Amino acid sequence: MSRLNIDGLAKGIIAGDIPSISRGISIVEDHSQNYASSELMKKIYDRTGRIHIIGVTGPPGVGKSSLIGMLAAEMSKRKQKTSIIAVDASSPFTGGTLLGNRIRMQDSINQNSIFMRSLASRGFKGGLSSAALSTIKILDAAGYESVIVETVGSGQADIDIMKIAHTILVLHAPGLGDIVQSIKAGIMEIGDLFVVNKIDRQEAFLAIKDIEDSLAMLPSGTWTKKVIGVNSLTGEHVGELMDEITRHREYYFKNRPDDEGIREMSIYIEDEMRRIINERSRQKGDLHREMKKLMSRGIDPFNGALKIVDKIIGTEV
Ligand SMILES: Nc1nc2c(ncn2[C@@H]2O[C@H](COP(=O)(O)OP(=O)(O)OP(=O)(O)O)[C@@H](O)[C@H]2O)c(=O)[nH]1
Ligand SMILES: [Mg+2]
Repeated sequence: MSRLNIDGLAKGIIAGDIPSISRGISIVEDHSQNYASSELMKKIYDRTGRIHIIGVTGPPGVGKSSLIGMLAAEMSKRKQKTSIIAVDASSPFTGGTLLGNRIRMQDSINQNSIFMRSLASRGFKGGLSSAALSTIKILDAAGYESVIVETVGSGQADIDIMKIAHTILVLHAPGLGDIVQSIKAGIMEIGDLFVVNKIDRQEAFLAIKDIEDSLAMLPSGTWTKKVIGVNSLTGEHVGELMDEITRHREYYFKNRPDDEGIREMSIYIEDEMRRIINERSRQKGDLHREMKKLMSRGIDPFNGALKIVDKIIGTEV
């Protein structure tokens, strides 16, 4: 894409034009268009910095998509311009779950002008986290006041993208595994708000109690973490959850950390490094032979890896 076209595209995005936004996202998802992405990012940068990034995580089937649909509808009711992106690192090539997501979200979204995009649905090749981040930048420049990011609660991409979320919702539901297990996985620390979904099921109240108990054991901070029970099919208590999200947004923007840009940059660096290593190691067809040779010399895998990485990107450790 020529510089002139990128100029027009950036203008379209800033004007909130949907085809321009979609086109921009397709570009930033595609590593072979890195040059166009870099030009686009330069052009929209001074229009960014206002969007509220809400991360929603939790085990498969907990009701993330259902809740997000309800939340987005609630935001529309409150006249907020909102968007949704679904990042699914666990099944990047099937798109099955995402198709399900789409259908489930559709009811709430159809009637409203909510922008929605699934990032793993089309055979994703590049770094998922950096694509998600660039997508958020585009939505930010286009004037969306918030973006809700759905991720499955496991895997590296999930954790990476959570690094840049402003408000993190951790979902739980009765019958979906041990809450104590999640606590061990450090999920209590990353969450700002805890949601117990499916309160139409009796055991939900036990789950709320369990989470409240474990939150009580955390050192107290300036933000008090809360548990809210909701029903994402009927929308019960979703309004209250929305009020809490709004409160957290205000809290976050008042206390905005000054290392946001650095955290974002490190996501791009990690993805870019991974891409370079993958590309160069593919070019070097003899990499596997090299590895075998190292192993046959009795080198331990860690030091073998250091030698290989040094060969690929020329680092000195
Ligand atoms: N009873 C009940 N069922 C719910 C509720 N919320 C969602 N569900 C159902 O739970 C199932 C999973 O919901 P999803 O919204 O797809 O869950 P998810 O966490 O997005 O699932 P993945 O994207 O596959 O990880 C669906 O059959 C929903 O209809 C609720 O509040 N109560
Ligand atoms: Mg889902």
